[in-house]
Amino acid sequence: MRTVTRLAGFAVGLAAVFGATYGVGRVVDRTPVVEGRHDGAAAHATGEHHETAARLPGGLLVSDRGYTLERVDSPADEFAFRIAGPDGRPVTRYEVAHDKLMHLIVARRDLSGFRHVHPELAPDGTWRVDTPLAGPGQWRAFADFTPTGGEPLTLGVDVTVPGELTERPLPAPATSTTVDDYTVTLTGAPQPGRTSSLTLTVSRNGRPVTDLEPYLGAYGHLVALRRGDLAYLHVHPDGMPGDGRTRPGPAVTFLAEVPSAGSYRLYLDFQHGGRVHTAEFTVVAGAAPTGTAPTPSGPAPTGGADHGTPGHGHN
Ligand SMILES: [Cu+2]
Repeated sequence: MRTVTRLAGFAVGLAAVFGATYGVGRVVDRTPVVEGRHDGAAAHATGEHHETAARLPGGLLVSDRGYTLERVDSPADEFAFRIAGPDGRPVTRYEVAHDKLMHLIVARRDLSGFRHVHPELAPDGTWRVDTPLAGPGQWRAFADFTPTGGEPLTLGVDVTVPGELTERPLPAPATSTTVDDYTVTLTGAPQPGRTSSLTLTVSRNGRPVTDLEPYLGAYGHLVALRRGDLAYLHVHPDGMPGDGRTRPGPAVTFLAEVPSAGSYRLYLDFQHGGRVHTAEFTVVAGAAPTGTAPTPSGPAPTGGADHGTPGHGHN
């Protein structure tokens, strides 16, 4: 019994070690002793270290679970890359997620210059798009995709665009911003380690927008990046067009999970009048509620109600 457990642990350890290069799935295929033993066994075998790795936010790794983001040489006005699979060959089959096979997000390391684009897949597995890198700087490019037969992944790679660099300070936290003719307000604040509801409300020339158009399968698409390392966070819309309860504005609600206290930049893509607009916000997770945020659905938080959270978030 004990031997079996130890063997299983050893095999899982090997799988973890080789996973980055060859893909966990492949290694597990070759070692039937761990077949059917999943993350529970892995967590036991390798303890906290493994668990931490398993919970790593997206976008921090260029290679994960056997898949590697590789840039492909391209003209200056184009951005090209491919995803190498567990067998080392370019992946050519993907699943649709949020209406697309591939989402490419880019932002400078100072969190300026965000763009979200959808490259075209060539038969050889190369993805190409008109370059979204708007000017010089240290950029991070995120490929957000689901390979057929695999799990959803976000891989990230650094890209330098030469030229004169001017680092832009992160804009101060705010609950309202403007983009094009639109004003977008934010209600709710992310809290580390739990799912928080964030509601973005769109108005135009002072009037609530009630005819938002579906974009990527929802009435908005929200990306959150952590200041300091550009961890890419998963944010899910709360409700989809056509589900009988989700209205096309003015409010769009998301469920966000942030892994730590600190500053994050939120980027909301929404479509109206046939165009996609991106509203940006700086938020601080783990900060006490300021009381300045509008709280239409309930009374303002009484002082100290959430007071314990910032203390815990001191990391
Ligand atoms: Cu996309």
